[in-house]
Amino acid sequence: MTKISEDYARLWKNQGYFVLRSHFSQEFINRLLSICDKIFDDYLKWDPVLDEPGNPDANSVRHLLRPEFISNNSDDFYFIADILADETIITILRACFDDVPILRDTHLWCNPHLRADAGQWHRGTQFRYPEDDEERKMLDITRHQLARVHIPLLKDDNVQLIPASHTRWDNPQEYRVRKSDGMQHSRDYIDGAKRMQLNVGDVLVFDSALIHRGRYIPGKKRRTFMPTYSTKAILETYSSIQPWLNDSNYYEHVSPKARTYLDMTRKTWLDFEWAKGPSLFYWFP
Ligand SMILES: O=C(O)CCC(=O)C(=O)O
Repeated sequence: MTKISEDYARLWKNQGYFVLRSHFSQEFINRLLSICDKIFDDYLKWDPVLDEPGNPDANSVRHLLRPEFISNNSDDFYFIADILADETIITILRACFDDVPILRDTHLWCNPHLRADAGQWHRGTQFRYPEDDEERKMLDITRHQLARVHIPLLKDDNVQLIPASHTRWDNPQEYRVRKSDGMQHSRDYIDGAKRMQLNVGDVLVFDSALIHRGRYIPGKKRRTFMPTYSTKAILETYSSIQPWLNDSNYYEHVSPKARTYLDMTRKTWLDFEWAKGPSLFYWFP
């Protein structure tokens, strides 16, 4: 393990997040922005999951690489494939997980057109495991193994995190905000919250088990590309089905390096029988 990977892995274990500053060039991000703008416009015209026009107040679009959004035989697809297999990011994640990072899926975080939302504090675990006892148990099992990788395509200060909260259960204030009274306080203040200030080119990596939230401001353009990676051990417990990965040629034309990595993740995904079924949609991790 390189010294740099070791340093990031330490931050990951202790704080649950880190930022790679100026990792991508402005030119590179401009290209990703124009691809994601097009995907978002297409989504607004037609949401392939619900089979109706997209919701103008959506704050995210999931599975950007689905065939309805992008051809797997296009320069834009090859360009994104290289980002998903970015050597530095994958090497660091490997050190963080102490295991091979598997690409789970991709998201685009965006601004709603009209509906403002301060954002609900949550942990990734709470949607799948709503009962406290089970969530607590799963927090112990899954922490350190699921990374949200935020790549802002425009300056972004919408994410807030409670550093190190992945290492422990909630304190009374956090629990009140995150879960009590049917989550009616979930947009309240929490002590110690850190607002992430991200510039174009930066990459924020955080553990989905951290207490965190996003903020949604109508009319202020937001585009943040987010691949999610996890270990194989927890792949089955969270994700949605991606039937297009059944196509053994799905990554056929991407660069050889990206192909080796992405095809490995595709095959790992298909180790699970359920992954071959019809497409489902969960907005959550
Ligand atoms: O960036 C956001 O708006 C929300 C982020 C979030 O909840 C996540 O990445 O899990």
